[in-house]
Amino acid sequence: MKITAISIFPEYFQPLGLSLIGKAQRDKLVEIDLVNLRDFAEGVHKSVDDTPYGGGAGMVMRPDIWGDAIDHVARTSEATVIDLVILSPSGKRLHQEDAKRFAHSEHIVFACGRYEGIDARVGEHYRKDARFRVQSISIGDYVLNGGEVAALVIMEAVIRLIPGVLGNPESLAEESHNDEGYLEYPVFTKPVQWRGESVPEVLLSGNHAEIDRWRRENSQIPSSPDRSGE
Ligand code: JD8
Repeated sequence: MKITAISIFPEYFQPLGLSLIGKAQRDKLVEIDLVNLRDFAEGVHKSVDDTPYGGGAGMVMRPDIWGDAIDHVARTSEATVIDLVILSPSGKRLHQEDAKRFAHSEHIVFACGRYEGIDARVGEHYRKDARFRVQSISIGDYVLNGGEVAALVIMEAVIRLIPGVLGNPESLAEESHNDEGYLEYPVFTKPVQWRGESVPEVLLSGNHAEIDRWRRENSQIPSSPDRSGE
């Protein structure tokens, strides 16, 4: 799989060199390209934004510069279909099943905007292009300053699903959001006593049927109200 992030702050993606994702790149399980949008801007100031039509606060990112950048990425891509993900607070909320779908993509291109966002015609233009599957995606109902952090979140959620990235694929089957929909159960390790707090006896029993039942009984159901922390 190939992943490209287009942004005016490519440094935001340096953490991708760390840990399992760093190893996945070295093991050629995923190729990650960082593209600086300013490389496609003109003039001394390399400006990528302008005032919003219809007035209002802030600046909007210009469509022509985004078009040149995305066209360049497409020209150098071997993918038949390119998943163009435009991050936006008003985008479709990301869920685990989306990450599972993206894990089968040939090439994901993350359009990471800043300022008030990217001119809406960019998405409209590439939705008309059969080579692109365009999705506007949000990672949650809170406002960020740009798309970079959101792209990082989605990259981690997707790349860890690529076979061979996680040391023990078993954990994928076991983990929350598994196909049964159950979420995590509480986990414990040594010391068995800690500040007067003990480990549930059943987990020390070796009785795996009992342990599985305890874990199911102590797993959250995704939609359970108390996950809202209220
Ligand atoms: C892309 C520009 C900042 C947003 C004016 C603050 C995602 N879950 C999410 N929350 N926020 C974003 C997000 C924010 C972005 C951009 C994604 C591009 N901004 C803007 C509108 C209000 N500023 C996001 N995914």
